[in-house]
Amino acid sequence: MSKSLDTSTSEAEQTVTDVVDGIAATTPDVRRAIADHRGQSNSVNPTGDDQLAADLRADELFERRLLDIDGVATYASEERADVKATDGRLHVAMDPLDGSSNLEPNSGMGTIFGVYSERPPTVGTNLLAAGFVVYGPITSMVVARKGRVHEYIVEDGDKRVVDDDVTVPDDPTVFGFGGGVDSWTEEFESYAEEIRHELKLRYGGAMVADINQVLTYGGVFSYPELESRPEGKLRVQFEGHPMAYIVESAGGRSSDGNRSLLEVDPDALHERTPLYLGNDDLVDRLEASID
Ligand code: AHM
Ligand code: MG
Repeated sequence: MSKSLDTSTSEAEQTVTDVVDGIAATTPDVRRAIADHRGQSNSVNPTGDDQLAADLRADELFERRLLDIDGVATYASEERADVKATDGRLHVAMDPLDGSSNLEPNSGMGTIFGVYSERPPTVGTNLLAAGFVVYGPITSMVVARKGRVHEYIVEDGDKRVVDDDVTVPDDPTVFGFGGGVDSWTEEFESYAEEIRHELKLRYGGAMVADINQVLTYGGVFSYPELESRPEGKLRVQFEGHPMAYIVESAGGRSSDGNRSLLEVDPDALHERTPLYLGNDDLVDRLEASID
């Protein structure tokens, strides 16, 4: 059962460290799952996306590894309807295999995670740490914790620091917007038209890789509200909050169109949100254009 928690305790800090290390340690198995579980699973996740066998395998691998950690009380993921609970104090929410539709063309994919002080569904300000893994030509990991962002290379499940202070570059160069021009609102379309003349398009179909480009080159990533789907596509708890925590910790901004994504307090575990992340002036301009 969940006990009351002083999240500043060294016990909580140790649990966050164990979660980050546990995720790094699981990445070789996830890479194998990407290679060996390429087919459909004939099931859909709670938000209605088709699940690949690799989505289910990655979910199972992380659930097993993370619930084994003493301080982890619950595991929630984009691929399962309910929160899985055990004894502990902190709560992990994940997108085990983000961008899995990139599996067929062998393009980038990743893992997104957040460590919360309260059981999901919960507000993003309850995050204690967040991060993502990119399964690209190499496996890399970005972790935000205590207002600082580190980037690691992960080899054989062990991580080594390559940047101990990741910050969104001041002079942005890239943008990536999901959803397709015909489904955007008029307001977003005019913002996108301006941005298109200022920055270079980099949209890969996996948020992890696209956000990593924003962290590397500066810019803006969005999966906006759509005419037919005002709530957008991506999920608050598993994708929006963790990415917002990372980008804000790196000196950028996040928004759902009106406020920081970290202030979004979902009523339901699998709630979706429009999202806008990147250099602060680009996100400020976006908010002004769609207001
Ligand atoms: P997933 O978690 O089921 O893989 O879906 C999330 C992905 C994001 O990584 C990406 O930004 C978006 O869906 C791409 O959607 P689209 O294929 O509509 O461009
Ligand atoms: Mg995803």
